[in-house]
Parts: sequence; C-alpha cells; structure tokens
Amino acid sequence: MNSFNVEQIRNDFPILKREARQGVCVIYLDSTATSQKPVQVIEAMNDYYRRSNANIHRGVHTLAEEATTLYEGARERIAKFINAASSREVIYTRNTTESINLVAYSWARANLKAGDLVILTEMEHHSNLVPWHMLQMERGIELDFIPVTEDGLLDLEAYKSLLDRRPKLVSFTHMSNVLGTINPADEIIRLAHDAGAITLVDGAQSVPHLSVDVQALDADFYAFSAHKMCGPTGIGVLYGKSALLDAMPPFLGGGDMIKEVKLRSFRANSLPHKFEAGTPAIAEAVGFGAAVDYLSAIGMERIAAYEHEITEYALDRLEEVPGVKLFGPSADKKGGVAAFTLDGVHPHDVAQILDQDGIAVRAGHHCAQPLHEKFGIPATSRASFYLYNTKDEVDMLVNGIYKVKEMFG
Ligand code: 7TS
Repeated sequence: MNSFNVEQIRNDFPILKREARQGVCVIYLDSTATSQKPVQVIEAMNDYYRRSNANIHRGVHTLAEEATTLYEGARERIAKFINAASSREVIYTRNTTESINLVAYSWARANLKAGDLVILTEMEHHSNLVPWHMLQMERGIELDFIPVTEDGLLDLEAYKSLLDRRPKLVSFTHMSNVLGTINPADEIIRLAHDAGAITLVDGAQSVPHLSVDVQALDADFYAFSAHKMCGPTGIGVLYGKSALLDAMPPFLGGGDMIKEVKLRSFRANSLPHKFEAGTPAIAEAVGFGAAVDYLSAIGMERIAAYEHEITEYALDRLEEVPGVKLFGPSADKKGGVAAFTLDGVHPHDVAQILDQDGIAVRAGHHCAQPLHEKFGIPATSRASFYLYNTKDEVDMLVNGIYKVKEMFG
C-alpha cells in the first residue's frame, strides 16, 4: 500500500459530495468518458474570468497581457508534463478528436496519395478511425489494422508482417477505452520508424493515467484531451515534432494563425500559433494548466500505482460474480477500465439499475463499434476508475450487480 491519501483527494472534488438523489451518494465510475474536476481547476477558471479576462496576443493593455501570459504559461506546463522538447510543439485544439483530424487534414493530405498505407488497430476509438475512412474515400489511401487477440492485446507478430508493406503512418491508441489495454507504444513506434513510417498516438486515455514522455517514446504526433485529466471540456492538445509541424500547411485559416495578410495572400504564423486560428479557449487553457499542476503535485507514478491497486481489486471482485464476463487483459497489462457483460441482461439495463443506487457506469459500444463486433457483442457495461475512486465504491458496484441479477432472476 503506498501513502496515497484518497480521502484528502476526494475532498478536492466537490461533485463527489453531492447526492445522485435524496440519500444516495454519487459513485462516479465513468472517468474514461470524462473525469471530475478538482476545486483547484474550477477556481483557476473562475479567477481568470473574475480578474484577467481579455482576448490574447492582440492587446497591449494590462488585462490582455495577463490573459496571454496565463494562456501561454499553461502551454509551458503542459509541454513539461509530457516532456516535449519545446512548448512550440504543443498545439491547443478542442480535444483528441480534433487533434487527430488536424493530422489527417494537414499532414496526411500533404503527404499521402492513392495507394499509401495507413496502419490502425482493431481497438481504436471512432475518432482514430473515421478521419482515416474519410481520407480513404477522398484520396484512395489504404487502411489495414493490427489485430486484437482474444485476451485483448495487440498481435505484434501480425503488426511486423503489416510493416513489410511499408506504411506511411501508424496511428494507434496508447490505452484502450474499452479493454483498458496499455499498448507497448515504445516498441510500436520503434518498429514503425524502422519501416520508414511516422507515428500518431491517441493518448486520450494514457496521459490522464500514466507518466507519458513523448521524447522517450519518440512519438511523432501525440493527441490528448484536458477533460479526461481533471481539466475542462473544450480544450485538448496535439503534440508534434517541430520539424513535422513546421513543414505542415495550416489547418484552419483566420486571425492569429497569420504573420501577414494581403488582399490576395497570407503568410502563416510560426509554431504553435500557425495551427490556432481565431480566439481560442482561453479560460479552458488556464484550467488545463491548473489540472496539470494538480496531477503533477500528486505525481503520475503514484496515481498510476493507486489506480493499479483499485483495478486489480475490481477485476478480482467482478470475476467472482457468476455470469459476469470481463473483457481485456489482466490487471498488470491494463489501466483502470472494467468492461463487462452480465449473462441474460442488456448492458443498458445494468447501467440503469446501477444508477438507481447512484452508481455511474457507461453502457454501449463506447465509440469502439468495430472492437465490440470483433468480440461478437453489440455493447458492454463499463466501470472506470481514477485517482478519487475507492475500494468501497468497487464493493458498491459489485453489490449493485448482485442486485441486478436478483431483479432479472
Ligand atoms: N480516443 C480514445 C482512446 C478515447 O477514449 C476517446 C474518448 C477519444 C479518443 C475522443 O476523445 P474526445 O475528448 O475527443 O472526445 N472516449 C470516450 C469514452 O470512452 N467514453 O466517452 C468518451
């Protein structure tokens, strides 16, 4: 047991103190969809609007300078958090989805032609599938997929064979939002580079839960969202190596992304502003910076270790329940996600009945329809864990599932 003080952490999250309905506490087990926000983040955004609100990069007045400093200061801390070589490599976007689309619109449309191969995996979220489907329809690129094994891991031998076909890009999730699988990103990237491909990592589930070092991984692009890591909705990041980003055409055109505009032409701004057109999510950047400070103060290694302990406990307890089938690998190969089915009960009914006891889990295909198809099921119920969850909450989940079983006979 490490010295992680979960009760102290829970005190930082006001929403965990509210009731779902009278006399029923909220048991929040849906952090894979979005995390809750600590008071430190809520207050940082509140303070920004109360004290410093102005548009950035364009005013010389005090408030504009203060807002710009806060916005850019957050970028610096986010860059440190993922160990980017420079904050120029940290592009603010709306979310992971927009970050992946930025690569698909800007890098891929400048670099891929008909017949070029992009490798994805069978465990991708729709946001790392559909942008490539769209490019396939528009450009005639080819897609192929690293298969997922029965126990929820990527088949790396099959991946090595795919690499013989000299793909241009390998784009994969660092951690599955359904199976919880933590993929060996360093090895996948190294093999891709050896085959001459560049790499895009969907880090929506990894950056909130693991210590991520983009330079150690040697990732070319890395995408993530603030809202899954204690920050606000409406802001995310695309990290990219500066040599790649410098060579890419702008994605959206407008104010702030330019150096100079004539009636019939423009010159693009330097990084990172080249990819940030229009007034950005300023208060959200401030909240994002506060979220990174919050997680860093606790320490990502300690958070990962605590989550591992909770996940191991949850998988053990869920496995005991007759009729529960868990998906994904064992606890040592995954993050805090437990997707399951319960014999004879639709996953939506499971979620709805659990909700009567204030237990929030998600049911459905979790934006990973092809993965569910692979396992021959339309949907799963999914409990997911973060730094503020406790073993007591896992026990309540398990008791709730027994109650569902009783109701369905
Ligand atoms: N990639 C992965 C692996 C995800 O889990 C998600 C969101 C996304 C991309 C998209 O993130 P966004 O911030 O752009 O929406 N996953 C989920 C989920 O599992 N339930 O709700 C959202």
